[in-house]
Amino acid sequence: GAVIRLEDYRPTDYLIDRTELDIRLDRHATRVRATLHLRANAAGRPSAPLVLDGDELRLISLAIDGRPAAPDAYEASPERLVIHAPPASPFTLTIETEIDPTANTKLMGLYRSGSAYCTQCEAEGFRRITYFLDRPDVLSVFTTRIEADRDEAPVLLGNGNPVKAGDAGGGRHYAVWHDPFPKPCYLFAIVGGRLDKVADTFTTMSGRRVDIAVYVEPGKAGDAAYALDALKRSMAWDERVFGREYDLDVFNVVAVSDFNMGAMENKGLNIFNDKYVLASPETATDTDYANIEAIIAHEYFHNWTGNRITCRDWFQLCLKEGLTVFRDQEFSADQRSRAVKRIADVRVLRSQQFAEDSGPLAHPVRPRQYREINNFYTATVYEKGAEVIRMLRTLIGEEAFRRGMDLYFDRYDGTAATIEQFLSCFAEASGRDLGHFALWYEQAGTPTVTARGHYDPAAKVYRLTLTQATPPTPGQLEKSPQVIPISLGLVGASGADIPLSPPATEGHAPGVFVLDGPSATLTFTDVPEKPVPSLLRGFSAPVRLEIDLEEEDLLVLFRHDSDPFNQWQSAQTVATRAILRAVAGDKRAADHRMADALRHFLAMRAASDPAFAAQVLALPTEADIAREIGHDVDPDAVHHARRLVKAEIGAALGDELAELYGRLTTREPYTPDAAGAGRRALRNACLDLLAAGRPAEGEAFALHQFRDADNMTDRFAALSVLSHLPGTARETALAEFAERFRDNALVLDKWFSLQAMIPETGTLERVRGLMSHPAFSMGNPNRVRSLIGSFAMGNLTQFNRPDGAGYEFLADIVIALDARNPQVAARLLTAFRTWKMLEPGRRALAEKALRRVAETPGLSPDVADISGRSLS
Ligand code: BAL
Ligand code: ZN
Repeated sequence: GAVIRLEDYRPTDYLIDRTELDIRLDRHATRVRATLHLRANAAGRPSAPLVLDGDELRLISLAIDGRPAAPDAYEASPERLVIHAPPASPFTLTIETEIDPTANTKLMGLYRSGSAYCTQCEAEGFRRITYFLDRPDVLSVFTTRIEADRDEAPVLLGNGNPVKAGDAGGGRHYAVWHDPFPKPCYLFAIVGGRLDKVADTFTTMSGRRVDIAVYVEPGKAGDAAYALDALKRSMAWDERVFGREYDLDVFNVVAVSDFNMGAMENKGLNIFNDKYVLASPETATDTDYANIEAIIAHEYFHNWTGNRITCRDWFQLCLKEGLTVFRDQEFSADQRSRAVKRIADVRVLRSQQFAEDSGPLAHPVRPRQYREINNFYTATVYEKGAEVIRMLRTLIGEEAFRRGMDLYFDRYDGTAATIEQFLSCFAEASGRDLGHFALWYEQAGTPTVTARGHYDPAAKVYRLTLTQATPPTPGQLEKSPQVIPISLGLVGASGADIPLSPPATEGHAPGVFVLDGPSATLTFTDVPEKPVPSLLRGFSAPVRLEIDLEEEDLLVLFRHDSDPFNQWQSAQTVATRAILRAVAGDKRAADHRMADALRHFLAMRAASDPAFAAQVLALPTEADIAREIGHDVDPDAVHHARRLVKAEIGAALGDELAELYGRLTTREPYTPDAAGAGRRALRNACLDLLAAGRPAEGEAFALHQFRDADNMTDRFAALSVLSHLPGTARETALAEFAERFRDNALVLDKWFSLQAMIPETGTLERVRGLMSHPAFSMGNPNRVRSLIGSFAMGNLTQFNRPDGAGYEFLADIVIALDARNPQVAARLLTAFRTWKMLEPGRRALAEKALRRVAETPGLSPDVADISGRSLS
């Protein structure tokens, strides 16, 4: 594909005020009649030809202002419909196309999933349904008539409100939906099928009654109750926290089993990957419940941040995504533990976004160019995009932030906006110049902040020198200093915070200091003793922090820091250092001080804050350690080092872990609330560490828990522990699990994923074998991601086998899958995003596999783009 550049943006030549669709569903020959009410755009070029987008379309008929178009008036191809000289005044185009939903394996446009018809239009799927100006700044009012066989599709859903339904003769029926809010076509959706539902009502803050429902495959309605409850809580939260009220009479969520993304925010008709809807205690883990809650909220919140205000062009994707991720993170923080949510979010940020940002696929939060927009639904746009919003709030304060949001909603409602317009609202609300801050949207790469402290006991002055540097990224070799908010405290020997003088950078909240140049020295006066600095509290900026703290200082923070994020962080840093020592060959890397500190911590906090304690017990991942090393990484060395440290800690704390594990064992029935989830998380973290330190005991506990559990969280945690202990217990448990859940595809996904992540040389063969399992299918994205994705992204040693077989395997899969589903194939290929940090042998093998993909003839733009950029 050609390169699309931000600076080339220009308004469209035509607008489509209204769109009337008549869609007659058929498995192989769905007919779509679109009537577009067009007029020239005053901001566009006068008398320009009208060029509508298509993708694999077949034109049946075309009329202009109701009369059949003359053959020389237009030119139609599967990719384009050009009207050479459109009428000067407002006019209509009536376009009839025929599409085959069954043949649509890309899962973009209209396709079949299970027994239902559904759509996915973001980013550019609508052009696979009819010819259109398929770009986010063309906002149109849609009226959609859907017709189908009544038996095949008794349920017919569209955007907006239902206006009419009835019999269409010949065993067919129809429904008409009208969406009064102008929207870009990427938010269009329909669903038709035989579906069950759970329904309820929600009364908005102004007293309007909204019918809400979650639709699922027949027989699964019982598993949709949690999603419906999460939806109601999301609707109430957005009213309370952002003053945003829902605006239609109905809100529907539909779960389908074949879906490229997690979910989609179509106006009034969210379509979900069923993985993020269906849950029961027997089949879903606490993590699944938390994900469902977060994604239901995320898609609902898009109604304002994405739908009422959409994006001018796809470069502005973070305008809706970063902001909406921030909103869903805040929602989950309010529903659960704020500290634990922050830790979990930072774990994701580091593992996904930092990894992306340090390799060949690095790009700014707002990219300046793309070849394939589908490849920019990335951790950088989403997660770093959310961090930028969070920093904005930290910098201007909560009140100004809320005023800025209100202004944004007031001023840009009904428009397709830009990052500049968004930021202007916060500049106005806060009275600050955000010009320099805006660099966060433009500059790729993760800044490193280096901190050096010096205490002068005679003067009672503590000086903290902060410097920042960002490594070069593709296309951006020179970097400028960014505006970095650093929340900090100085911790005294007693563990209490020493009062800060000055309390903050002028004009900022207490404890917030802003580094906006290459370096700065903060001078604190009246510091009575040598403090331990606690920097980047709450992870106040998405940066890497380098600070020369001694182990003892880190343990002071671990014990006493008033900021729970930094308590957790200091424990992680101590563990990281231990693992790095082990990588360097130190046979007893985890010294006793670490075990003592953990023992003390568990005694103090396990009972009062189990969810937080579970986070503390979870060691940094192999990928975290690899990133820390940064170059010439040997994944086997990382794996063995981490295993050694984990075993040492598990052995040192064995008695405490076993005792705590027993104490947390309960016979109370499962409920998915945060308190119960926290206790289970800690109990399972204990089991995991115990099994590392005392494998025989751990295996016995795990096998018992596996068989005895009344819920998936505990059963799967036990299986996960067993999966790391080779032997018959593991294989027996895996077989029992597969038998028990043989009819549940989503649960078997967990089983695929777990086996794909076993860090043993036999795993590649196991994965190949599982591809022939009856429950596996290359046509279903969830299956592919569970088995192949987990192997490539979640198994550092086996994907990066020293013989290159992991790379060749992934290359084969990507090439084969590309013909069927380019989006999923391209996403799998991003497993190579960190190949350049490997040791030379693996690096050469990874490059060879990547080249083989890149040189394959007939690649999709999606895979061509990822392979090309990965090699650059
Ligand atoms: N807009 C694509 C799915 C999501 O981010 O909500
Ligand atoms: Zn989103």
